[in-house]
Amino acid sequence: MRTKTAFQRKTGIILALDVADEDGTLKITAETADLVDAVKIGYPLILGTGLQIVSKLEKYAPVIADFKVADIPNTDRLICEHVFKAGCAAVIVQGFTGPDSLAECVKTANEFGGKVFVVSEMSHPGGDHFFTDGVSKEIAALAKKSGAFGIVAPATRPERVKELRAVIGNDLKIISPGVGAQGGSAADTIKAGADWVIVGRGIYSAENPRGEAMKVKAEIEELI
Ligand code: NUP
Repeated sequence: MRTKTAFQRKTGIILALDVADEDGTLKITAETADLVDAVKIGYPLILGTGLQIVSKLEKYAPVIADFKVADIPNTDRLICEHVFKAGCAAVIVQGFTGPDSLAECVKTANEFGGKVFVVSEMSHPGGDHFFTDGVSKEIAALAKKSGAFGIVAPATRPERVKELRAVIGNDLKIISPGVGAQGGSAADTIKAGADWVIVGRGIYSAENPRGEAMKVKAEIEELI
């Protein structure tokens, strides 16, 4: 069994598990676990199955809780405590809530030996409407100052991944959603400076999830 905090880049793939049923989720995870470095869970899965699924998933891979935590510091702390007590290795939080909220998330994560990723810019077409150039960069800089482990940057805009990498330097990790179903390319995203690509539907909705995961892995390997 991997340890909760073992974030090691082997394949460069994080599998997003937005599958609403437990059996389907565990089946896809078991089929692809050796091809992914972590799995990411969010509201669709947790509202559908409950947080206890984390204890089953963490046997396969470190679990990232994509709850995009965005509240006052006290509520952030309460949410993050649930996340880490359940066995998650990391939590995704929003950065627009400001330095005190972010600091509380990082402090809580540190107490559990967990990690925080901060959303700097979202990947969907409307994602740069409010996350404009200056705002994204400010959030990335704040993530670094707050001691976060990494940021979330859009695979749909690799040029933004590159710019945000320039802001944070090499101290922080970048995880990038938007590969596959949203149109982003794994190779372009890694070339732009991401450490991991996040792939959901491109793998879990495929007829052959393992085959798709192997294709993404090979695409990334070709760059090395
Ligand atoms: O900016 C973001 N874009 C994004 O797609 C931030 C995210 N956390 N995500 C999540 O990544 C999204 O909620 C989903 O879980 C995953 C991408 O899934 P897919 O588009 O590959 O199916």
